[in-house]
Amino acid sequence: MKLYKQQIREMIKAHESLLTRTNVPLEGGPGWYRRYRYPVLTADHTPLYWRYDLDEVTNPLLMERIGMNAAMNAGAIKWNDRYLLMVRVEGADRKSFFGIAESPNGIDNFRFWDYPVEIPETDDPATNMYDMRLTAHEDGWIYGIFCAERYDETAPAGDLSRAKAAAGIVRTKDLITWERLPDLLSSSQQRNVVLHPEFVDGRYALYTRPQDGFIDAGNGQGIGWALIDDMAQAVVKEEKIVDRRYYHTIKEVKNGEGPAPIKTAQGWLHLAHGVRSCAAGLRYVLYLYMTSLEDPSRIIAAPGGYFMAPEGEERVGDVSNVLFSNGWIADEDGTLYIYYASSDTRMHVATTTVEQLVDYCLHTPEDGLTSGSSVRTLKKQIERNLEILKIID
Ligand code: M1P
Repeated sequence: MKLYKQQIREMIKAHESLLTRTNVPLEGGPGWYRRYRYPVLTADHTPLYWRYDLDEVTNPLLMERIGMNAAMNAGAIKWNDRYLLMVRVEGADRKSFFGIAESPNGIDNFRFWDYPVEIPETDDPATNMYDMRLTAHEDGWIYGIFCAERYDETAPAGDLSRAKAAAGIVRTKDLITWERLPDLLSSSQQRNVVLHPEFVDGRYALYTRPQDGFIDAGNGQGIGWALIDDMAQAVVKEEKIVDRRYYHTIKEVKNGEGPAPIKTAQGWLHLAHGVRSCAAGLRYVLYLYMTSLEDPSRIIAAPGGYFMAPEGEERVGDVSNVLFSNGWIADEDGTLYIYYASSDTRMHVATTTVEQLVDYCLHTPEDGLTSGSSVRTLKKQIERNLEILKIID
């Protein structure tokens, strides 16, 4: 027993050193954000008491009993001065669930709360739940909208992989007790649904992502927008496209809203993911855009290309070549913490400021959609710069 206890103490010590490791900002990059050396959360950050049976009688070999596979795609919110992530934890059994992890500074020392979040079920329990976006709405509730995935009963016999995606909805006032509302009713499948933080013409507003199939957007033309009368009976009656997909761009195959947009003096600032296809499979990158304060469904800035793409170890994981973000936190001083997952495996942070991102959005050239246009845009910048460099010389 003494040896067993000692083994546990050593495991705790090693785990603590992982949890309390100081994160280090990395030099370099395009100046739009700062990456950090270490992921903020991995499967190894989940508590030992989630994974191990710590009883010598029932687990004499002190092996993991419940394996954790990934910590990814986290929603985010500042709460009681702490940085909270609503993490998609994926078990070794492939089921995702939500765990809240909090940090005092937003860049390291993230620690999971003791218990995972218990999401109340509807009459039709989801097989899998993931990718929650948190929105502190002006109605006083904090809403969480997530993907509720179920088997598609219309699949041909023997096809056990055909699923359907719907938007599950919960709300809370304390992040502890969650009220489940009916899933969003929509004529198409929906994933990456996000609640806008303010009423629009007295109604709730959702960013949607209509899709024909579970994976394929099909005729779903991009990030959509729907006004909703009642979140307790949310129905998409009319849907228009806010941010369209285009051929030969970073969002050719699919795109999806990231976290709820941030209000700035110049407009609503949005973070989204874009997906393109290549010989190596799908490539997911992050991009930004802005919409009007008067009409949050009208784009006012659409910087071309990606804002962040997978780099280094971010490229590799369960689903390689993926960056995905559904959480960011803007501090009152304008510092912005972007929480992003790499390759469906681990969570990272990048820091920047709202001012930098607005500047990025308003001054990065749009995608001209052809190589010729890209060259013309580049040429203009070169010409201007060569004149400036003459003066500097
Ligand atoms: O595997 C990459 C991502 O694929 C899906 O995103 P989307 O619906 O935009 O293609 C989601 O399953 C997401 O969780 C995952 O990270």
